[in-house]
Amino acid sequence: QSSLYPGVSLIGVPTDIGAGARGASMGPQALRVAGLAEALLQRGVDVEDIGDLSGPRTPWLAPVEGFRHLAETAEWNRSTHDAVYGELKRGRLPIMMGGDHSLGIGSVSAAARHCRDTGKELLVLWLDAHADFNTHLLTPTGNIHGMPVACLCGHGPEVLTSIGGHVPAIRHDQIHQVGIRSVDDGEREFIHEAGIEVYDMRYIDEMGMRATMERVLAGVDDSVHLHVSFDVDFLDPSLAPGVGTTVPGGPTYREAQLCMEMIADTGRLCSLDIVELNPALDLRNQTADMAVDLVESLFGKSILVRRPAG
Ligand code: B3U
Ligand code: MN
Ligand code: MN
Repeated sequence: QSSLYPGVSLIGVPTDIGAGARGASMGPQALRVAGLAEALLQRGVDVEDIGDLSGPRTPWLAPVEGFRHLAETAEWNRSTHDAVYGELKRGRLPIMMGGDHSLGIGSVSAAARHCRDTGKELLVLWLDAHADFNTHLLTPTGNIHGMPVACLCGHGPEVLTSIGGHVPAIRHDQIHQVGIRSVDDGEREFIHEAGIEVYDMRYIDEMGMRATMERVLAGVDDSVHLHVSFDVDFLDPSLAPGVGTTVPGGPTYREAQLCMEMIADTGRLCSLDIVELNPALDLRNQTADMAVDLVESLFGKSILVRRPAG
């Protein structure tokens, strides 16, 4: 069975450096135990697990000037950038297995850099309960996993914003957020000012997941590199209890499946992050199993044989 997808490289990034709770550092191993590589192999995808990156341990200190662990977060992100960029250059589809969502800075910066090299247009789909658009002045916690989207759009310290060699790494119109339902007070205004396209849970409730994803993916054609940054807390906590910051009222299993299936239908998925999985808070690895199940749909698993629409 041959696949529509290029070879996939799994990259483990075992750290909780940007999080508020310990345990996301165990995410890569939980995804391996849940059979991520085997599930992709089953789909006819060539998979290589390149192992785990290494980096500083989490010192667990209080925030300094609005950032917790800034230097260590930058170090992990430089390694993540280098690994993701390297795999893209090899013609592979990197799956960055986090780790917390601060690592999205390195991963998306790498995708953006690759797109600048190749003339592709980057579109980032940020699936998350949170907007991750805080700055050191707005953050209620100092946790950098609440800041990656702002950093990617150029709002943050240079050690984080310049990792891909270009500031900002992405334009505000190169990211669409889906599933958002927890936004901090200052963050709300700042997202509005920045003009980010956000499909929050109210939008999904009113329009349905199908119409939402039709809009999110409108205009995606062969020239587009789709990067999906999947924060597992996107899912309703009943499906995904194994995350540090659960927020009620997330997509159901059926909505999440449809979301992934519609992304798969574009055939343009070129890089993926799976982040914020926290096995220390999980129940019998169910959140990791759920993530693998959804990734299968993202890689084209469908209930029946389907003809491309249109
Ligand atoms: N917005 C809050 C909480 C948060 C953001 N991302 C996660 N949690 N996972 C903050 O700390 O910035
Ligand atoms: Mn996030
Ligand atoms: Mn989140």
